[in-house]
Amino acid sequence: MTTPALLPLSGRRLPPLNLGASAFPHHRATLRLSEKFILLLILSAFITLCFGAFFFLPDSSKHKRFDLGLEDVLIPHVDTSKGGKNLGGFLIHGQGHDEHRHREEEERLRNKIRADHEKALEEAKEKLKKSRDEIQAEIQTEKNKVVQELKKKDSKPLPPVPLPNLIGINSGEPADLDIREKRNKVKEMMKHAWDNYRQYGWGHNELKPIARKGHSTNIFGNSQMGATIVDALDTLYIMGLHDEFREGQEWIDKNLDFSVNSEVSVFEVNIRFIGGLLAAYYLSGQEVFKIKAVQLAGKLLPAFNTPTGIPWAMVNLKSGVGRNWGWASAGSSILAEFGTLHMEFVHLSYLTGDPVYYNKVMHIRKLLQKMDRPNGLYPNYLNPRTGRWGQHHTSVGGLGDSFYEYLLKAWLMSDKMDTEARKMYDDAIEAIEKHLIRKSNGGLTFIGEWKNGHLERKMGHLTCFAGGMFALGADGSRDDKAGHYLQLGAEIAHTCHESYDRTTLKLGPEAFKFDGGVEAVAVRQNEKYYILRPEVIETYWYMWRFTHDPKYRQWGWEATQAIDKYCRVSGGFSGVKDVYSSSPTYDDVQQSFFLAETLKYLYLLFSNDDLLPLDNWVFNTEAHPLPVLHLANTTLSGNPAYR
Ligand code: DMJ
Repeated sequence: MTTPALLPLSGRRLPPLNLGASAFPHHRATLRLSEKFILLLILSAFITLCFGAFFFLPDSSKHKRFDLGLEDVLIPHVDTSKGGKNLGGFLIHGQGHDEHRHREEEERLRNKIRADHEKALEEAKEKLKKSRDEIQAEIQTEKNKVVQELKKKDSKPLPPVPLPNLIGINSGEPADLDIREKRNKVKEMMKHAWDNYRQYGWGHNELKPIARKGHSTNIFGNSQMGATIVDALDTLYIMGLHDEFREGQEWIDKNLDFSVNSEVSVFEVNIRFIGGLLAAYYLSGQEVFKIKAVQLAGKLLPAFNTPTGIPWAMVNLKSGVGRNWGWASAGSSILAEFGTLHMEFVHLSYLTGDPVYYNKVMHIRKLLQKMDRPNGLYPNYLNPRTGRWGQHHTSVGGLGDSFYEYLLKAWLMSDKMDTEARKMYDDAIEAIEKHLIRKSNGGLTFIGEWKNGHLERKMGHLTCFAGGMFALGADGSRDDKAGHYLQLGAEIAHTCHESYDRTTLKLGPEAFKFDGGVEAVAVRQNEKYYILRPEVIETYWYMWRFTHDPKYRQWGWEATQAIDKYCRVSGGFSGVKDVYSSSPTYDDVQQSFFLAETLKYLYLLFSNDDLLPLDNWVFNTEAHPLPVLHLANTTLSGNPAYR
């Protein structure tokens, strides 16, 4: 039954029903459904009343014009010969008709209205016969139709591109029984983390394993974008957890929607979501991941609309409005954020044939190349309005880290064609070695932080990834210093292992000092936490791949046991607040990168090297493997996509 059928009876719309929430103190959807019931009842009562009036009131049509309140309503007419005024095939009623035709017309109209009302009544009765569930199902079907329509609009077909060489995406099962058991243990931990997220946090970004509910932070805005699902997919895949992978795929297909009014971190969304979706696409070949990655990338593009083309740190996915973190020096963007887009954006251009993504990241690179660097170091802050550096702070840990990583990986991912990126990496690493890398009195090599001309002798857990980076970059290094960089990687791995070994829980603190007799130990209370971070294990894995020194597997196993003992709770895995305390308290967060990175690197550490071989795959900074684009000139001007 539709309201327009009733309009002629009253000549005006029914006032909106105001059924306050107190009448239906349930869920909003239930309230809407109940409103529909009440509305239907009132309408049917109203129709019945009108019928009563229609049949029992005296028929005055013989004496005066039948008045349905239609004086101003246009009714169809073809004959204009009797003085009626034709308005585009319609005649204004009541202007000089002959009496007979007039009565016929009224009779026809009366019959039509009667038929309409009967039909409407029937429909209302039919609706009322249906159960609440049936009506709800009908509403849901209608909703689904709308969603499908929107989806169709969004998913433009992408051009077919030749797929890169996708080898080593399965198995890697070690022959050694002891190693196999360790690998199975890591897989079991992944299952525990996933199952609990599945049960208590499904669809939320992360899990609170103790409160057993969803969790999120401002990097994902206020939206529930299932960050853990997207981040975990490729780990599930390589571990052979295919049912879980399919569950995740189904959720993404049906629920992952980026048209949300939510302000997210461009960097985090890129490395976790776009990186995660692209890796899932390459591993599984399922188109849905590629389509979602491209849709999401489109939502990030407005962040680049700044006077310099250096993107904002955050963007509202719906409005496209961008801004920077309030805490960043003088409104600056962050080096590790705008400098960690290259790998994913090159793949997006490759898969879509659209150069827009490639051009954005190459523009950033060109701009950085032109700028003066104090002592050859890249400061962490760059103002996107003025194009000037902010504070002269340089770090290979937080705020700087993955910028250097992506220079090296851009070169590797291009099958070593992108020599410009390699040169920038070599230059940067030389300056870092000169100004930031030192040996402590106890002989531990560490990477400090440069702050306005002064070296802070402190290293972050995040900085520990650099051991793996030095080892990965050894081959192809300037002046054939491969041995030197492999050695540097080993020294950083050793220092970071010490930072774990010198704690009560055998888990590493967030930051540790090399000052005043203190070596590889956190001093400040707020630096003693461990939040399930991967960087130290990441370095063990790279060192293992390049040296096969069994100590790296041994160190990885120590970390696995410590995580299982101190971070595992019945509802998942949690970070701990103090790694020096024998009775630590939990932070109650299961970070999505624990599934994406920490457990993946551990699993790879206990797998054979033919699982995701480094000649064919390059891992983004969130451990999502992307294939090397072996096709000649793929990332350079030879590829039609970039011309
Ligand atoms: C991850 O999201 C990425 O590794 C990022 O580059 C740095 N930090 C976290 C994990 O610690």
